[in-house]
Amino acid sequence: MASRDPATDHLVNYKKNLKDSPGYITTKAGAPVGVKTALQTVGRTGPVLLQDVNFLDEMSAFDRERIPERVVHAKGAGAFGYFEVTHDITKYCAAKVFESIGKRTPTAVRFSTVGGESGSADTVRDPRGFAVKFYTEDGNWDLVGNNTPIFFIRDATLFPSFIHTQKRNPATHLKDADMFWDFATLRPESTHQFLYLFGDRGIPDGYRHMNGYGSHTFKMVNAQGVAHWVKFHFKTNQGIKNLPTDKANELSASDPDYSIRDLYNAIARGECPSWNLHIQVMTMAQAESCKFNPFDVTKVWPHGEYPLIPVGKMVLDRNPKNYFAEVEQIAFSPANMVPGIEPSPDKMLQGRLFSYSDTQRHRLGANFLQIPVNCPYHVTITNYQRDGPQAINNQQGVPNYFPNSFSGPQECPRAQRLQPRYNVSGDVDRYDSGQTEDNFSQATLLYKNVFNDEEKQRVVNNIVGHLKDAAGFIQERAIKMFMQVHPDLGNKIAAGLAPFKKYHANL
Ligand code: HDD
Repeated sequence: MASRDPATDHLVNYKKNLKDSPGYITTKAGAPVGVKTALQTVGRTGPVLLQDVNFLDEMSAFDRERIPERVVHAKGAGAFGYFEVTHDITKYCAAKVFESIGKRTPTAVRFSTVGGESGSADTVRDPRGFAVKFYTEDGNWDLVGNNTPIFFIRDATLFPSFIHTQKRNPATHLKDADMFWDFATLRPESTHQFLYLFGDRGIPDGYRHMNGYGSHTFKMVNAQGVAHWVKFHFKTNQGIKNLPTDKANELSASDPDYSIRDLYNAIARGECPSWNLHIQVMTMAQAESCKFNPFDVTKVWPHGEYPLIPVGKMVLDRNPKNYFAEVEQIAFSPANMVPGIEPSPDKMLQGRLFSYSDTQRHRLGANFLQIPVNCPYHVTITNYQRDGPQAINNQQGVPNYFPNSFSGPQECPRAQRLQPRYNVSGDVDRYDSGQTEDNFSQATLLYKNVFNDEEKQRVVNNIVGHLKDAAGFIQERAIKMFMQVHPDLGNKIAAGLAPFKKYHANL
């Protein structure tokens, strides 16, 4: 018989490795179950008794098995491991996770696709989520990024609309090229990321062969209270590998769980994937005089001016023991920061600081941070919050109001020092950046200087392959948009679209 991979052999290995007897089936309340294969009925042909509490116990659990899937990033794979500091960055950051060379912090990671449902195929053209939770001694720090250093939009209020255009048309329940390209071409700040998405890196070969990026600019504060702006980069040690479009399409049918399987098997075989963490650093003064807005997530910081500084290594060496408990229920949030790490004024990041815990309260319940995988387990939680559904750690008899005279937990001077005062001013308004910011120059550099001739052609083919299904007037607007990246790109897309022009759909 052909040898099978560790994922396929899970049950065989489970049985082989079982040391104790399997034990008896119990109800949720712990009572042993005598007969599992038959309802309790009056006579051989029924009816069923309401006193068949074993059935009620089983069925009511089944009826509640599904929780809402994530509104984006619904399909994913998780793994666990550690982060180890290899280089000293304490001159930038006082966070405990970076305290000393050799220090290890446990991590949990979830990789994901973005637009599809939890049963969708892994090998679609889509960004990949790259969310990392560091269980630090100062609580959990989450770096909730993607495999792309940039994003499609720069104002969080556009996020729900942007996501709607990637999902299903509300009438037809089908993906809709008009929705997708209409929005994309009305918001030209998305051009840079669209080039990335329709390029080779738009379909990574599984989750091990891609980089991860914190995407936004963050603030690091050192022990003296001095702040710097930073970006985070995880570089894969497996090498970048992408899937050609046709191979990816084929895998969508033959192995829709390709990326989950690949990650699980690699770790089960002991081929533990790893990434080196780097930062880019910008001083406050550099940010003041920067030619571009350093808080604009549609832009990269040029590596020539802001070189990568090595920090450490992340290794994934444990598969989840139970997918639902440890991966479906894991909850990341950019708002989970620790002393020494703060947000920047990036408007996307600021919007995200609200959204994640809000959706998690809906998806997992009010006390989702008490679920073991989300628990900051290096810390004892001491605060003035109590009760709510499933309150497991309810802090016993500790005072539940502050200030108090009865030795309740106190404010932390170190956390205070690491949040130095800063100044902001300006006129309150709603500033739409769609037309006022530079939307094209970095996309032009990517197309002209980074892509070789074959890569350029593949970007054209991939864009045409998708844009061909949009209405004629949207195709025209897209051609104009890509013209502004480079005439060569615009002209090639126009030529590619010529056979598909759908002028009947003009408005
Ligand atoms: Fe988001 C999930 C990454 C913008 C709102 N996002 C989610 C996940 C990742 C990202 C990796 C999956 C986490 C997991 O595995 O559980 N999101 C990003 C990046 C963004 C970004 C890199 C821009 C640079 N996201 C963004 C914005 C908003 C959201 C602007 C809303 C204002 N994202 C969400 C969410 C999700 C989410 C709706 C769905 C499930 C969850 O949070 O827990 O709240």
